[in-house]
Parts: sequence; C-alpha cells; structure tokens
Amino acid sequence: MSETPSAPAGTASAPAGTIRLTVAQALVRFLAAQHSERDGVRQRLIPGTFGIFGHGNVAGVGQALLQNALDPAPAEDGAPGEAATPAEARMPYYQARNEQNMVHTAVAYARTKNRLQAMACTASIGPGSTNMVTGAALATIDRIPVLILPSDVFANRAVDPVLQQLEDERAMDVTVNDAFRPVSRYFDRIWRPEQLIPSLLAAMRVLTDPAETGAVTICLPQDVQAEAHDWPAELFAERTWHVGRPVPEPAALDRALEVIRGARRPVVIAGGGAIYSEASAALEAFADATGIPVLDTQAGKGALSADHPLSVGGVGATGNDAANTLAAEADVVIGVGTRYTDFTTASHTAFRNPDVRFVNLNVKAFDAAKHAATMLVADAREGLGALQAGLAGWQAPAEHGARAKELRSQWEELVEPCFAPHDQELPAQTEIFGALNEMMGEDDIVINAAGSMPGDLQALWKARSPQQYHLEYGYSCMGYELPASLGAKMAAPESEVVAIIGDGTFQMAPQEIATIVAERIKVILVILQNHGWSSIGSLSESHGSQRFGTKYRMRDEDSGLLDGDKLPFDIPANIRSYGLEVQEVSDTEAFREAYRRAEASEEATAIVVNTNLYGPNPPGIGWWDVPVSAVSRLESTQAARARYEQDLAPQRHYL
Ligand SMILES: Cc1ncc(C[n+]2csc(CCOP(=O)(O)OP(=O)(O)O)c2C)c(N)n1
Ligand SMILES: [Mg+2]
Repeated sequence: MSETPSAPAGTASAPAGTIRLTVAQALVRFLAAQHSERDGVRQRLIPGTFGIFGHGNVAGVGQALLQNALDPAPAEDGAPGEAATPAEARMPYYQARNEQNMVHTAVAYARTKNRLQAMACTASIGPGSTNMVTGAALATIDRIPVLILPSDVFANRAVDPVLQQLEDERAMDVTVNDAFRPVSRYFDRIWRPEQLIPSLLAAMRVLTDPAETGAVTICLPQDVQAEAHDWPAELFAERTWHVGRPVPEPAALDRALEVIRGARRPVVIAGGGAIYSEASAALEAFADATGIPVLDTQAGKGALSADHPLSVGGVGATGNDAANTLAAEADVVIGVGTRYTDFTTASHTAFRNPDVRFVNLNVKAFDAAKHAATMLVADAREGLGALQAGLAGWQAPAEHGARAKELRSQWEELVEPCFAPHDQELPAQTEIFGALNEMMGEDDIVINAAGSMPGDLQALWKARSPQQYHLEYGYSCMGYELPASLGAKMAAPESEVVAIIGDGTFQMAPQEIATIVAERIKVILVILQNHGWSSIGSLSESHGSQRFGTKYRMRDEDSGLLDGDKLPFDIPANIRSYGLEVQEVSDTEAFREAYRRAEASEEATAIVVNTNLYGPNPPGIGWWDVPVSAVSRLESTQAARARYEQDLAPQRHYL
C-alpha cells in the first residue's frame, strides 16, 4: 500500500501532446484540476471523493485514487500551464460505511458551500451503486450538486453476467444504473474511453449551473475504468467554471415591478435559492426599502435574520400563524428562490385572497413559472437589487407593515411557552429546541430532515444567519441528518454542527458514526428517543388510523399487534459501541449541561434525550393534504374523512 508508483507504463510511448492514463486515472486527474468561481472567489470544484470499493471500482477508480494519494503530481508528464503542486493535485479519499449516506454527506458539504463546491462519490457495481439512487434523488430535488460515479457492467460483455449484473433480455445496454436517469440532472455511461472527454465537460457545466444543478451521474463500466488511452494533455489543464448570476431581462423586470407597485398586501417568500445565491444583504435591503414582510420556507429560513422586524418566519403546512395569516391575505406573493412545495403552499390552501398573484424570482424558469406567475428569471441577489432599484420611492402601505409586526409579536408570545418546560414526566422536544436555539451560535449549524422535528423547527426556530438552519425538506429523507453533519462540519470546520435525529431515523442509518470517528470530525448528535414515530403517529391519529404501526413495540401475543412492551434496543450502548462519547438525559436542564460538555469537548459527542412521544407540538393553522380513506368500517376513519372533505374546500389552482 505504501509502495510509490513508478512512471505509468506506456508514458514514454504516448504520442506527443498526450498523456497515457487509464480512464479512472484521467477522471481523477481531471477532477482535481477543476475550479469554480463566483464574485471573484475561486476554489476547488471537487475537493474530495467519498467511496466504498467492490470489484466494480477497486481496481479502476480505487487504483487511481491510490496513485493520486501516493504521487498526486507526477513530474514527467506535465499538462499545459503551470504544473500543479502535489497539494493542488490531490484528490482526498474518504471512506464511507453506506453509499446512500456518503451521498448525503456530499450533499450537505455542497449545500454548506452554497453549491460552489461538490464532492464525488464512487461505488461498486450493482447494490453499491443503486444504494446511491436515494441520495441522488435528494440532491436533484434539493438542487444541490453532487458527482455520482456508479460502476457498471463490462462494456466488452466478455464475462456476462458479471456478479451483480441485471440481465435484460430485450436490451443489453440496460443496467441497474438506468435507475439514476430520472433522478439525475445529467446522466452518461462511458462505454469507450474517449467518450469521457465531452462527458466530463458537460458534467462540470451542469454541476456549476445554478439552474441545472443536482445529481450528475457518470457510470463507469468496470473494464473501461482500467483501460488505457492517450489523452490530450490539455484535458488536464486547470479549468475554472464561472458560476453565473443571471440578471433580469428589462421587459420582465418592468412586468414584475408593475405587479408589485399595485400591491396592497404583498409578502416575500424566501426559499433556498436566496441562501445559495448569498442574497441575504439584498433581501434585507429590499425589505427595508419596501416594507414588505418576509416569510420563509424550510430551505430559506435564515435568508433574512429572525431578528429583523419584517421577518415573520415559516409559512405553509408547518408554518406559524403570523406568516400564514399574511399569506392568506396576500394580494401579491413574491417568491424568491422557492420551489413552492406542498408544505410551503399548505397543499394549495395557504393563499386565500381570490385575486392573489405571484411574482417569482428564480434562476430556474421552471420554478419562476409556477402559479401562473409573472416570471423574473434571474439570480436572487441580482433580481432583488433590480427590483429594489425599480421600486425606488414605492413602499407597501404602512398599515400592512404594522400588521405584520403585530402578528409577529403575537406569534412570539406563543413561542415562549413551547420552549419553556412543560409539566410532564419527559420533556417535549420543543423544550430541547428552545435550549439549542438559545445556546447555538449564529454561525453554528443545526441539521434535520424528517420526523416531527422539521415541523416544530419550521414554526419555532429563530435562524440568525443563512447558514444556521440546515433542513433537508425537499426529500425529507430519514437518515440524512447523521451523515449530513459530517459533510457540513467538513465544509464549516469553525462551526459547531448539531444533527437532531429521531430514534426512527437513527435506526435507519447510524453507520456513518464510524466515519465520524475515523475522520475525527467533531459533530454533536442529538438523538430524540421517543420509542417510535411521533410524526407519523400523530398524522395517523388525526387521519383516523389510530397510530397503527407507528410505535416501536414488541408484538403482543394476545392482540397479535405491535403494541406490547417497548423494545430493549439501547441507543446509548449502540452509539458507544462505535467508540463515540454518549450522554443520556431526560430533562431540559440536564440537556443544557450535556450540550455545554459536548461543546467544550474536542471530540464528537452524542446526547440521547428521552422525550415525550406526544409532544406537545406547536399550535398552527397550516394544513397538509393527506387523503383519508373514502369508505371505512372504522368510526375514526369516517370522522377523519368528513374533516378532510371540509379541509379540502379552499384548495385551488392559482391561475
Ligand atoms: C427514508 C424514509 N422513510 C420513511 C419516511 C416516512 N417518515 C417520515 S417521518 C417518519 C418517522 C420518523 O421517526 P423518528 O425519526 O423517530 O422521528 P419522530 O417522528 O419520532 O419525531 C417516517 C417513517 C421518510 N421520510 N423517509
Ligand atoms: Mg421517534
């Protein structure tokens, strides 16, 4: 393993101006030379590769990564331009435990870097690769760049079927990796070495295009990875991909300005795009100049600091009453970098003004067009600046701003009791969130994705910086949180990174604790143990299904159902077995002390908090469309169906 490589076989005989490398070696060398730039700041585009090896990649990509680790900048075959130093040419390899997790880690890294950097992920063929499909879907839905490198079956078909090959008798070019097509923004398979050149260039463009970005997948057949080719030396020259800030088209800007000028009760909805574009200062200036209140989505929370008087917080199904009241009354909704998921629109019931119109500022025309909007296709920061300049002298009616502030302070009075101790044996998780929100610094990062927590956090959390609130709610993927903490911390080593993890989520994907330990990455894992799925349990109850199958219980011999004793599963012992420090607490004061210890520690720590399965959760007026059975023999379901039909009434298209 520590053996230093000799000059690549065949280098001497490579035609002039070419470098002889395998496909995998060329790939690694190319990736190490890519950079991104925005606002004059340049950085490595692909600063590392996560991987799990198998027969599909160990001798191809694995060998290339080894060679890079031992001798990243071979002197004998310099590419044009200044020779890269060994540090610049390095492609660090990080070993993961589960392929889905490693994509989550990569996504969290890229998100924390505001999409200016992305990680590569290499996996073996078959299950190793398809394990990444969920991570790829998450990346594409959340619009976060990640380079996925699944291994693939032999291009030469000499040994078919290779171990783990799917055979399709109608089409020999179909492999399991075709499952990546619908979840990737770019997809290719390299059947011949020379195909790699245009494919890599296309892939880098998609990764760095804010309107296109997401999972970028290049499948690498096992034999092709190891094949040698004479590559044009220019392929390996340093390259910079400029991340654009498209400006609004003047006529589109005029149309948007006209709609906004006619508004009496406008609101802004800030989505993730406002954060990735680093548009916070522009958003604040826009709100100050126009007096328009700002509501936020799960991805956009913190784009405007919660301390700003016009920041009204979360809108939609899990939004707060103040934001949802303003949304219901709004005549003009200015969406900034939002996809308008059903959580944001409360399943198309949030906006109740019959004449509501939308102005959507989005770098992606697809999103700008939603709800028959007046489209403003542009970068969020550029677009907000242009809108502010065009609206100079115009302000929303003063009584509208005053109402927003009044509603905001009414809501704040409701937040306090959610954060304060409840009179019950185990704490409500909202108490833990209150303690965290108070103790975590502005630049620290809280991570969550699924369970009952996103709703509570969306309603209650006060994010004071664009980086602090890291909620993955496009795919709401259980299992994102823990590996994501690793990626976020790698991207922001100065920040305290806290993953809030439900017990159900923990059981789905604890494996990356081993990677956290191996890489000595200091994160804080807060596991909320409530012995089941609080979220789906309350959804089940409110929808007439009586919490069926949502608790973690032994199968009872009499009832035949999963409603016996709690499971003996010991989460602290499980975490300890990975070599991680664990504290277990059952009240909020003890949690505060545990958090202080975790903060003071140099190493990663887990805090397991025993919480109440039944909350309580914050009050709210948002609604979410989850259809209830139209016919049923159960009274609970019949009653829920009647409520459901009433709740559906305000649902509409915005045209
Ligand atoms: C991978 C995945 N599977 C299933 C779901 C559906 N789901 C959403 S929340 C949830 C339960 C989460 O349980 P836990 O982590 O204990 O959080 P709690 O609900 O108790 O707050 C489930 C099964 C999901 N979001 N992601
Ligand atoms: Mg739970």
